[in-house]
Amino acid sequence: MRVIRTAAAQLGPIQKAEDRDSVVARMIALMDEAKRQDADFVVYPELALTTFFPRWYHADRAEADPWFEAAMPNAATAPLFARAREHRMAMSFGYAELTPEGRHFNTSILVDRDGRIVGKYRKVHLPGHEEYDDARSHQHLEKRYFEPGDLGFPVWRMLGGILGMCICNDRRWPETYRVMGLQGVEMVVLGFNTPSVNAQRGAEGLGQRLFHHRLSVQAGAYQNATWVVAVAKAGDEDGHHLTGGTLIVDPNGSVAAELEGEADGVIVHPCDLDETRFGKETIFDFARHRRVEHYGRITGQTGVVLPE
Ligand code: CDV
Repeated sequence: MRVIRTAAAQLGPIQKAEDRDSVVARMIALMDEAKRQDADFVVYPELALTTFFPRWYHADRAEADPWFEAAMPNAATAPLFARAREHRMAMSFGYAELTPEGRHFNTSILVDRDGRIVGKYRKVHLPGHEEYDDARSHQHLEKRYFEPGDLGFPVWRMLGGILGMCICNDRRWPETYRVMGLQGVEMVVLGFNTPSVNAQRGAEGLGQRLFHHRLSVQAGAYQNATWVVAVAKAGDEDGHHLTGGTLIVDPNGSVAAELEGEADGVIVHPCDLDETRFGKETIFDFARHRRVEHYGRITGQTGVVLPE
């Protein structure tokens, strides 16, 4: 058995006015609870340090820069790193990254039990739009504030296993999991901020949103024989509601643990990485069963090409 006691640490809403020190204090409280439950690894949401700011339009993009982190760790997150070292707790969380060259990414990191950043991922599949769109019930301006990630979907050896990351909308894309599956991934961790209503289809509300969330994560886990840990920022942020649905899915595609509600909270599950073996060695033994000669369109074209 190769067990990682994994904590999915959901954050309830973060209002626009809440500062990073307050959010980091909430994250530390969740980490302490994870430690009480004997966790080795704690996973937090996408853009964990602030409200989901891409819902707010700034005509001048630079006005959004205060939502970004120019260094990691930094003064605000130093106490989180310190507590993680104290607990010997590995962690992953998302934040808005501003690089020294002035580039903007929606980023998540993997931090080992010594508090060292060992992995960085930058969100590849950015949803939403670039310009203000008054046809939508709310704005989702990730394409305005972030560049698409430039690091691909790497995996890292950590905690005795092979771990990878993706972020929110990435979880809906089979390519995300498969690229990591082809590197033997045993656990994918991700955070999300999913509005409870589709901005372009008001009838698509909470129930449908949670259905699509679970469907995507469970399929990705099963089809690549990997654990998936998906962690929400949930609840009502300044009148904008985000779904919950924090869960841990096993390599068979079944939900192993799920958090109720939309407040700050933790679920801990003993994820045995050896449970990935059966799927990887049988029905999803890629070396034996994949037929790459038929997959050219996956990387050769982006949009749909209709038949004559
Ligand atoms: N933060 C996100 O990536 N949210 C998207 C919404 C816009 C659909 C998601 O996939 O949940």
